[in-house]
Amino acid sequence: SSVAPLTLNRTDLRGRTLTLAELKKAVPRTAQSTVTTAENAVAGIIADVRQRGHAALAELAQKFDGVTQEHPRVPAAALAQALESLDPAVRAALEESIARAKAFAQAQKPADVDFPVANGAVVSSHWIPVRRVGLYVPGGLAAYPSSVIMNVVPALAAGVGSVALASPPQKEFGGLPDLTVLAAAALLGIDEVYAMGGAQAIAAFAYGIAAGTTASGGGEALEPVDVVTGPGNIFVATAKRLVKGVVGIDSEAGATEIAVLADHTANPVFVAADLISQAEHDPNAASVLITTSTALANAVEVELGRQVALTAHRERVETALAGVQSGIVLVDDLAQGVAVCNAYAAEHLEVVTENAAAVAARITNAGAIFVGDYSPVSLGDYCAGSNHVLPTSGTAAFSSGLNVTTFLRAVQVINYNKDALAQVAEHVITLSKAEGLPAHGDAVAVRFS
Ligand code: HSO
Ligand code: ZN
Repeated sequence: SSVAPLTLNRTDLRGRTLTLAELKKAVPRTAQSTVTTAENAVAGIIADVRQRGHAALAELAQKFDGVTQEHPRVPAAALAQALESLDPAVRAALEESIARAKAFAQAQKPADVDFPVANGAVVSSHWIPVRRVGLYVPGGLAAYPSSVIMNVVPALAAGVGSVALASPPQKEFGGLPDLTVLAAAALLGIDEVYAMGGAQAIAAFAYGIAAGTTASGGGEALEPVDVVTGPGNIFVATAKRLVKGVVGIDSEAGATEIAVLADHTANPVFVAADLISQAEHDPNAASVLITTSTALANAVEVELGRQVALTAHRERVETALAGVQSGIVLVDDLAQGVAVCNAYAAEHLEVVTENAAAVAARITNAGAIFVGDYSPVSLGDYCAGSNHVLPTSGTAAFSSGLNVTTFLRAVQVINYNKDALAQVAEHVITLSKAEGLPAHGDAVAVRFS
């Protein structure tokens, strides 16, 4: 009880009217230069993997992961063994998570549209899954079997037929990825798993690996994929940016962020626990409280002091909370609070205010919105049915979290009969002349001459 409050950086916006641009500058956030720093190193890794295939992967696994491997494919027996050895309670939890994610992803699948624009004129949009995907599951400071679920479930729900998964090799598991990651893959019926991490994994997915490229001239081929998804560190994020265009990618999912929009009705014990929960991921994680109540801000700082002293990853959490990316923003009212949240575009936003659902409905920019006292971010991380691979660092302003449509394309199908074409023929001809492209019009006219 004698623990000192843990005070955060405070930004006081009360009594100030700020433009969107000013608000964006006012919210706590890290400078965004890290990706460009990694770009040269990552481009070199990608080129090396493209040129030398398995031999390059083996060298990079030695260099970055400290493991010796001929080729990265995880044997079927290792997957089966991991599932067999899985703690039954963890298995039950993963199964519940899978069931909820599956049910939601299934419900989320967009419907095909077949629309009669005019008589005899049908325009359709048909959702078609991509053929093959490469899913990345990070290693690092924690093990992420939950991220296996978040990647795999929407891909399967979309109808993707060929799914490959990569996760960094771990020294302590003899060069295999984390065993709970393997178990989660096995639980989902994924049998193509690779012990590959970092930029090299993304390169291998994007460009494929030719057979016979190990140092001894062996190794199976890894077929290139159409879409690469999943969270990762700065090297993974940079690699995804660099291969974008060769393959599709999901949104940027970097260091985790939680913003909490709270008024005087919020429970400081819950708010502090949630801020700590995401700070636990990474010393670069961001925890931001946006509040109308100084009393709540003070109470949360008291709670942070008490709870951080007891938390397992205290040092990491303290570093994250003390960083420039974390802090408390004081606002006049919820209208200003909503404006701050929209300018910040958090990966995760909790709304804990009076009429939380109505306030949440005014949020336009966030990766995911958690409404009320009983929808904490950690529920969404594991078992809500929603996805935890979400846009970070403000990219929620223009992109979505991982979902079924990440693995689908809306292909338009145009089917007019002769009468229907005749009805608009003159308009096509007129527009083609107006654009100086008369052959376009001729292609229609020729059908009626
Ligand atoms: N909060 C992380 C996801 C995660 N949390 C996985 C625990 N395990 C990024 O949304
Ligand atoms: Zn988390």
